Amino acid sequence: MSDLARTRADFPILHQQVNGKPLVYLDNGATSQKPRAVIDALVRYYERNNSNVHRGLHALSMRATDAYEGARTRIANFIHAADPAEIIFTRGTTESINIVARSWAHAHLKPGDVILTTEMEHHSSLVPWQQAAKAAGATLKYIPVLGADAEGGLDYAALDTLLTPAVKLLAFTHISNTLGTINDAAELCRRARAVGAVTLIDAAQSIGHAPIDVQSLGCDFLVFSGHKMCGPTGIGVLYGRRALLDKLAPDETGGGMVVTVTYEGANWKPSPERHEAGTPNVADAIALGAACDYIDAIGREAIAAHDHHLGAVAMEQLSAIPGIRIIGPRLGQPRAGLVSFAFPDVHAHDIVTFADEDGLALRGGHHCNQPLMRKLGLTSTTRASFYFYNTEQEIGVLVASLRRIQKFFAG
Ligand code: C6P
Repeated sequence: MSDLARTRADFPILHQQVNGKPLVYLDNGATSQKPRAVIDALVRYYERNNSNVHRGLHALSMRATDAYEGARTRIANFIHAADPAEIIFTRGTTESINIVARSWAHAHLKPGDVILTTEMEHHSSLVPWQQAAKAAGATLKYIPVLGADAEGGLDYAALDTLLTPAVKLLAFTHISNTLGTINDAAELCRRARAVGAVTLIDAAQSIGHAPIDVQSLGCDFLVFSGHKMCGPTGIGVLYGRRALLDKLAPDETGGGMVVTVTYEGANWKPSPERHEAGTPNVADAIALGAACDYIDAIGREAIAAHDHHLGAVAMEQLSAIPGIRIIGPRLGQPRAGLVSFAFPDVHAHDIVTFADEDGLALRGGHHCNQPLMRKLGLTSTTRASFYFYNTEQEIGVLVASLRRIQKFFAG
């Protein structure tokens, strides 16, 4: 058995037929599949250790607390955070961004301040900043996405005029879920720091696809979802520098995060408890720790190389289909393992529905990037997004399916 076949054998879901054809799962940008090790971690927790954490003195509660805090340490290590207290468990990227947009922005923004983001943000990293800017009387500005030859790259030259001392926060996606652009996160953080701005990286599409080191990136906040890195849904992370998190007002209040409560008021524990009111998502946090182990056993450098290789093969083969428009960076430019494309006469929803007949799982639509789509003169694209368990053979299935669909619609 090849290494890839062995890896695929770890994913029970991949071994099934859809519409009478072998499943070809190319919707990893939306969510990744789960290896047996992660599923087992969930089952083991519920069968042997299930209990509430931080509250009980009995054996099960202590075991559950150790496993939950162990997962926090594992995740801190996964992104090279200096301290496990810098890891706040949330429901996912969206909730993590909303916490910063409400708590941090509320405390730090005033009229005339600027939040800077990019034109390629997912709605989850766009709408919360619109709301925060409105609430504070601040302005939201965008780093443009380049068109023409450099399609899909950020206009770094525009930073010279955009990054002024009025910018209090620079929030940007590490990898665009629609274009596949890989942004130079370390450079963006460095430039922001030079004007005293706080930085937030949306790592939803990069976590589990490449090594992430928050200290060398030099970011203040970094957010991600567990479900895109082989972990369960309903669990994600807000990483923040300890000095920021310990001062940040809690977004939610309740049990577990308080030191003293009287009828008149309460005061808060330091991070992480301060930001985790109520019973946390213990099982999914533990399984996310198992996902870190699984991914690191494969190796994130190897995963990135495999993703990029499949992305390049797909770009090359899809480019040969007449009439196709592929958006995002050209072949040879920094590009993640995903390809978004459009045909002039076939709607993306039709492509996804027809491709499903061939066992393919693709995503079609605006990918929560409506303003970017409008800028590109599109309403939707079809997206194939790869992960370490995908094969070149599966790209062959995609290309054959697209040719069949094109022929059908050509009449
Ligand atoms: N993108 C996609 O198919 P949540 O839903 O909270 O786990 O992640 C939101 C999110 C934030 N930022 C980026 C860059 C993302 O790609 C996503 C999720 C999925 O592209 C679902 S829309």
